[in-house]
Amino acid sequence: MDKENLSVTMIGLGYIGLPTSVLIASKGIRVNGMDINKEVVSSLNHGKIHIVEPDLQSEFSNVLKKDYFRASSIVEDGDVYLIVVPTPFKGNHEPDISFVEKATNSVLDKLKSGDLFIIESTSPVGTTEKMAKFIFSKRPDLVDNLFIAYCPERVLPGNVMYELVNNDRVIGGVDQVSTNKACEFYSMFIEGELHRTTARTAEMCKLTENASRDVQIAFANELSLICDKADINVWELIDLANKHPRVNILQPGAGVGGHCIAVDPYFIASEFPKESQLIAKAREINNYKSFWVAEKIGNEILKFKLENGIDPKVALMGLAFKPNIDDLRESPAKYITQKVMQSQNDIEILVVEPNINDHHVYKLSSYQIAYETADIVAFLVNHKEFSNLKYNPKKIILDFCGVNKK
Ligand code: SAJ
Repeated sequence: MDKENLSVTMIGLGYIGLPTSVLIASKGIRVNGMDINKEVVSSLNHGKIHIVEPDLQSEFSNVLKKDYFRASSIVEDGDVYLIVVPTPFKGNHEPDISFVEKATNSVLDKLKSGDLFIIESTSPVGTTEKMAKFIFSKRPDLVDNLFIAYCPERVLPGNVMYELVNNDRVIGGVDQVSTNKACEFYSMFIEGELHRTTARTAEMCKLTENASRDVQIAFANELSLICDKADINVWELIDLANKHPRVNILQPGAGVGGHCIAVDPYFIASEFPKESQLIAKAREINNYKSFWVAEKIGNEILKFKLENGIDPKVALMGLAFKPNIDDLRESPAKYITQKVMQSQNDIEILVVEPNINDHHVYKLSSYQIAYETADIVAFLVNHKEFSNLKYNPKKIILDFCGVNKK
């Protein structure tokens, strides 16, 4: 593959598609980014990114200036087509691959002999083979002339620009030549190791990584429920248990959120319901933890009312799905806030999220004012700002995420 003459068509310019486009373009490869959201396209072509991610804006400005990237709401010609669109789940927790199907359909007429078609979107096992079948049924002229592969991303929001380059990647083609061709492409901009496998294994590998983390967090969350009953500080317990050379327990929290770990395990469980007992149970435990937190806050409010004869002021600290980001997707803290507000509509509740300025539903308070004003303070997300707050013994502190752990 020759960088100078290569052009990449990126379908989807979201949290992964945009940074990946920027990385590829920064190596001097022309990228045509396509997104169905016209506002995103316009904002990007005017030089402004639409997501919060350290270092992305500056790198984006560089590639735009050098004319290596352009956004469009139509699919442009390319030699490599990358599908980086969402795969949410439906009401019954079954994966919804309709975005991948639509994206594949949208490039169908553009594909030519020798092109490389890659899916990066998290997908249920068999999706890449299914798309290959679909493409070849509509374009029989491409049989044996199109390379098709699956290569999942593994980056952590907040550290995307580093991890995108340095993480190892798993690359699985529908056949050996496709795997090799895709590896050749990724080696142009990835410094981590490239591991070759089949498309099915690569799909399962992505789901396995996130399901594994979900199960581990469920263990920590289950411990937090046990410790609450046993009157043991769970943070101290985990810290001590982790002194064992072969124990490495994760941290409990208000539940598991985001668009990956709270979603991907369902892709395994819905397809293999009999076999995925532990994976399904972990999802249940992590969802239950958020429900439990909301109940716990409700009970504390009731207790305060009974003991003091007045309504407490309550601060709910954090809305994001994890610390130090502005992303509220599938956020346990947002779910808990909603639940507490619904059941306590007669008392003053101060909602805090230091990483965003405005929210369309909640009036946001500054974290310092909320902390000072409230009788009950519930920490839902361990944002770095909260560690600056001075301990006040007069307040009832409900720490669900380890802000005050030693
Ligand atoms: N969480 C805990 N306790 C912990 C760690 C996390 O409760 O000890 C919670 C977080 O607060 C959050 C949720 O889990 O609500 C998920 O956060 P995360 O930081 O574990 O992961 P994500 O969703 O930001 O990113 C994950 C990563 N996957 C793994 O670590 C296996 C990332 O590498 C993937 O690229 C990403 O999913 C994805 O796109 O799939």
